[in-house]
Amino acid sequence: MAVERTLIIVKPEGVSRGLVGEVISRFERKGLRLVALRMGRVSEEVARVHYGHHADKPFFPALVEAITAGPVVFAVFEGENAIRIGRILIGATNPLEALPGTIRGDFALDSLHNIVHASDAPETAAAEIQRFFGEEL
Ligand code: 3AN
Repeated sequence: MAVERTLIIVKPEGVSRGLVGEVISRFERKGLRLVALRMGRVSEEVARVHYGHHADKPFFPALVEAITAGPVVFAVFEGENAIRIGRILIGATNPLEALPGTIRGDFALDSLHNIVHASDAPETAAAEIQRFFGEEL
């Protein structure tokens, strides 16, 4: 069993809808340990890197606009299989497929505004923690 760290972002619509506590709480209640937390913004430059794997998609400009639209909350959680557990807690990318009981299943209606980001693999988790917390962790 691997102890992992995963990077969570409560996206601008999650912050503006007052869902920061709800999102953080679900990760805590699952048993993952909060190891870093801060409020901030994602710049356009960083958004283009963070979502670089979607650079050729038609929704890319809207995706960059959505994540840069307002303040966000960055968090790092640690625990056994934290990355896969985090993906289960947030639910599927497409809200039509996100099950009730998941964050997206309970709170999101469209893919572009799906409340929360969570790292999807060990390599991306390491890169994202470095990107948003740098020397702090
Ligand atoms: P996830 O956030 O579940 O890891 P990714 O990394 O494939 O999904 O996509 C990053 C973000 O891009 C998603 N959170 C979502 O906001 C947006 N996105 C992905 N696919 C679509 C789509 N088909 N239409 C609109 N937005 C999308």
